Amino acid sequence: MKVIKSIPALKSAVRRWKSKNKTIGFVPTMGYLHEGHLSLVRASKKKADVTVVSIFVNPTQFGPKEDFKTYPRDFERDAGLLEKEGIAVLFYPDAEEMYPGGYKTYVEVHDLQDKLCGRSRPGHFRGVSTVVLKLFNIVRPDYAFFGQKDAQQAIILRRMARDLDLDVRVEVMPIVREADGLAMSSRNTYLGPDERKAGLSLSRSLRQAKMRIDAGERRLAVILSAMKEMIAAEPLARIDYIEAVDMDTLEPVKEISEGTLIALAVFIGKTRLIDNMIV
Ligand code: PAJ
Repeated sequence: MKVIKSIPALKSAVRRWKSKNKTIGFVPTMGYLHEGHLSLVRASKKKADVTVVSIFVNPTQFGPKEDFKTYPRDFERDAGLLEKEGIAVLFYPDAEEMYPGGYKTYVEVHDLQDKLCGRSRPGHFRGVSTVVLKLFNIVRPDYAFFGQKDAQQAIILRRMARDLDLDVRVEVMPIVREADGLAMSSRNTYLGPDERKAGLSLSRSLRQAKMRIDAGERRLAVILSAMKEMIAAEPLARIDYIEAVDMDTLEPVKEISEGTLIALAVFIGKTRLIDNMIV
């Protein structure tokens, strides 16, 4: 595995692969890797001839009061994990490489970026879309792999790829969970033992919703209020949102049906956790 930090060096590796007609799979990450990230790496290795993983804690997707500075980082450990997966290249640029002085250009996916997580994280998806488009232009992947864990992010990036005629197939892979149901996230390391337990209420509420829906319940109010009740019972939890929306438009639905996305964000202490399921 080669670690490349410069954009021109990565572009020339890409040119070499393209000249040999190799297909490129790409997994963008912010590091502090877990099995969720590695599931994307494995999916890419299955599908493409060469796989590029990027690790870049992208400053433009963090709000001024968010955790950019404290976001967990451990490059040596991450590099070791990726080495074992047998990927071709790890792209590890610094902020100056990605946003040199005078940087002025941003990508916005209107409407979709303002819903769900966009309401409490203004500017977040503008930063995500911008960095991912830049990374796509550098890596020029045939396939790019994202997790369903960040459902809104995947929907926005798929829209961006369509709207801007990008030659990349956006693949979305299932949520990887801890044995007790908690969706894996680099931010789970912020949780103390009591918070970790309270964090289980997200996946528990989704499981309960699924049971009700499987039993034939379609009334939105019944499903969502049961979820809210379950989470509100945790003293450490504060609900940011729980919503049932259309998978393509992210507009709220009136009734649950196949393809409805039920998504939630909950503060556990200072840590904001998200989870979701597609009915
Ligand atoms: P990061 O949070 O590091 O996640 C990188 C990728 O891993 C994303 O596609 C995310 O959805 C996926 N992922 C995270 N946890 C997962 C889980 N439990 N199961 C399955 N997939 C999971 O998302 C980002 O970084 C950034 O916004 C990025 C796209 C890299 C742009 O900066």
